Amino acid sequence: MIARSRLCPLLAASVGALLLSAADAPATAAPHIYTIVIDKLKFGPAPAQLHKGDTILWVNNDLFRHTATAADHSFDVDLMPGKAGKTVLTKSGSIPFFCRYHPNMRGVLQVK
Ligand SMILES: [Cu+2]
Repeated sequence: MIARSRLCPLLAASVGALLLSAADAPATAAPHIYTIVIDKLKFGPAPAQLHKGDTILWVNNDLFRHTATAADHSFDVDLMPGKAGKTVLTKSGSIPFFCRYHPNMRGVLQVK
């Protein structure tokens, strides 16, 4: 029993290693989660290589309330200061987004 319980952390570590290597695999791999940080009234850079099914985690590190709002209204995430929210990308194409409170805050997601 003792030997078996010591094996578990090893098993967990190798599963973790498998998951990590899967995250490096291209297009056909499982959906990814990407983070876009908002700070000082700016969106951080949009990740390259986005695909349908991927998730954007919007993290508001700013002192102000922001939104991440798609120009085509396919998503609209309200972000209080210090909070985060998620968008699952459900369609491909070029998706401009902005903040409803600060229309100068803009970016574009390129989804394949
Ligand atoms: Cu804003």
